[in-house]
Amino acid sequence: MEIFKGIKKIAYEGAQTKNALAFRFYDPERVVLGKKMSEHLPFAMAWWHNLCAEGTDMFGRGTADKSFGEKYGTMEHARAKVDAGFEFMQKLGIKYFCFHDVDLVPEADDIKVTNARLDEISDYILEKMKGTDIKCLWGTANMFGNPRYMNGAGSSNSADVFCFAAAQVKKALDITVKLGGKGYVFWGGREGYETLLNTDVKFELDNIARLMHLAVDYGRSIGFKGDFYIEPKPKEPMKHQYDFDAATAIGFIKNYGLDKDFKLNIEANHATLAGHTFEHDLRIAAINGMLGSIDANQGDPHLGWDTDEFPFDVYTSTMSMLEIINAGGLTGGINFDAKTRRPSYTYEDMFAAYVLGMDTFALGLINAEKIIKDGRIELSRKQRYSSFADGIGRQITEGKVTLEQLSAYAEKMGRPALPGSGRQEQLQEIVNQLLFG
Ligand code: XUL
Ligand code: CO
Repeated sequence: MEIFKGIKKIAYEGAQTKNALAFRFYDPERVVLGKKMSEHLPFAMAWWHNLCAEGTDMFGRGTADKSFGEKYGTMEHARAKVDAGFEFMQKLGIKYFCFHDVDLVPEADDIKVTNARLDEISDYILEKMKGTDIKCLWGTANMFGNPRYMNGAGSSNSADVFCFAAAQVKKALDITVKLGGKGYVFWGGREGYETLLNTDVKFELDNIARLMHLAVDYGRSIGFKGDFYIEPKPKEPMKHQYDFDAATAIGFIKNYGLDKDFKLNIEANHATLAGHTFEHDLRIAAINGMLGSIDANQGDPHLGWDTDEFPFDVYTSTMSMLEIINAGGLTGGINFDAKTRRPSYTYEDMFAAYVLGMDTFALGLINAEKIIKDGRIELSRKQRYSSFADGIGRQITEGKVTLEQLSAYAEKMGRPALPGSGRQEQLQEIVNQLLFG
């Protein structure tokens, strides 16, 4: 039964179309830098925002009806969400989905009942996947919503809560593997603290790592070949979260010997909450060999929280796609961890939001290709470091000089010349020329 009646398959119609439900820039077959757009841009649908979230905020209830004709809190509703999700992805040509355990089924008081529900719904999802090219990008366990996680999951002060979290991770891994998921995410929603007065930070970090090691051991034992991801976020819901940003999460991963199994899932709005640009965190992940997957969205510079808006900022998508291409692409995908604004509550808005997000990334890709093919930016960056190409610079990078030798060199040289212009304005003008010229 069709759920999104009146909404046809979304087609590429080109930049001039006036049709709201058509792609202007995302043409899956178009070849960019030797690869199809659809391969550069492995888009994923987020179960939670798209099929569950109704626009509730701190001041009011939801505006969107996500019942899909069934009663909330029932397995009929859980199935209707699967039907809606698959129809949605097929109409948009999206090949991946991501989920939390409790996005799929209502949580029961007894975990055995919840797990049986997860078995049932994952059977149904598998059935729906057959005959389509839709796959699971990653799964995760929601270890932040229920009150038991008020003090965290891996970082909880309660050993019983730690055990419960472990049970949820186990089941979420089972389902992820069953659905052929490429990755498994840990977003440490409440892995952090409100005050040091009651917190043993070292103990909490050690315990988070323990839970992750247990997850790796179990995941590998059931045949999970994909990547585990940490999704960094500096704050919200906690005042201070341990996985603050890419650099912090990488330090944690290496410190605890998790680097063979873990990469990062970088979310745009989390990077900006940490005071970085999205592309900054992508670069930090990439240079450490840990750029796995991304959660595409954007925040609002005037608001200090995670607004999870659909990406619209083409400068950011351009710079992000440059980072991704320069890193050799993503091993994961581009998950729209984004929600429509509360007054955009219709089915048409759900589709239009994904059209916007997909077109914004397609534009980013098209622009990144222009910048790469033009070559001036890369050349200028290389030239900026040319003093290290030979002479004393080369000896430094080859580790062939001591501090004494460098000191002697400096004394002989006297005062060094200024290091050369950064040319920032000239480079920005080149970007504008390539984007709009
Ligand atoms: C919350 C967030 C999560 C994770 C998965 O800010 O980004 O939805 O992506 O738990
Ligand atoms: Co996210």
